Amino acid sequence: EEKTRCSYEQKLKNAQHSVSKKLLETALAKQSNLIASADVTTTQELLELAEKVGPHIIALKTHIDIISDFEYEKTIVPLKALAAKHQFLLMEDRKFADIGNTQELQFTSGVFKITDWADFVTSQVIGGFESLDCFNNVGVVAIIGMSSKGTLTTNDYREEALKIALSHPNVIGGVSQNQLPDEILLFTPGVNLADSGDGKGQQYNTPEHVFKNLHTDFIIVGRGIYKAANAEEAAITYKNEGWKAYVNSLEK
Ligand code: 5IU
Repeated sequence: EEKTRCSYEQKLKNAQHSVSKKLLETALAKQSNLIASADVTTTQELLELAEKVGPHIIALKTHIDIISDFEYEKTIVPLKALAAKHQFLLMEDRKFADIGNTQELQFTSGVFKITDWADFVTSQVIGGFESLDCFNNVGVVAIIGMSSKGTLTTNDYREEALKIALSHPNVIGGVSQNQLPDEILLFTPGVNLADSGDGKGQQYNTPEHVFKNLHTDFIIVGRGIYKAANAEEAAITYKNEGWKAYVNSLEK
């Protein structure tokens, strides 16, 4: 017999990390499990997207290094204001993948100063347990498995990556296309209602599929939202589809 998934309320009760708590509280308050991926390349597009989709999402995922005209004052200060206004968290998808000392420098220095504004970051765990120690003021989402065709995140890799993720106190969740244990939050990208791929290796599933089969906690949607003719309407659609799929996945 199939076990029902763990609810957000149950996960909140067991949450150890302040960022896990904040994410789950926001999800319950907004009735949303949607993270919008802002893969846009100018400050104006980033801020416009954040303003439009902000009320409907629990977090905005950034790739801050693709913003051509990045300036801390011009880009981050207003982005933080929008996050406060619309009550969403900032997830920098930096996918750190080096030794601890280098990751610490990439996290705290350079022009982006991620440590000053991100609520949580993504990181590979390929550098081993101690490579994650530097992220002790934010939450870490560990990359366990990738959505792209031919990824090297095999069963064995994912099993080892998960051991690090489950044992490190900075880790709040994992990115994966497979179910993860209840102790950790599952973030699933590669979600699109219209397409099955992008011709560049990306593979898509529907919200229904990932909640039902993977017991995903949060869906990450990029082009399905920011490429839509009306990004706000698309965000509302993914929010509603995601929430409906979550509620359905609670039933046996
Ligand atoms: N992303 C993936 N798959 C992964 C990981 C990250 O798609 O396995 I790890 C990122 C890449 C992009 C977003 O920023 O999630 C998905 O965007 P689209 O919905 O536009 O494909």
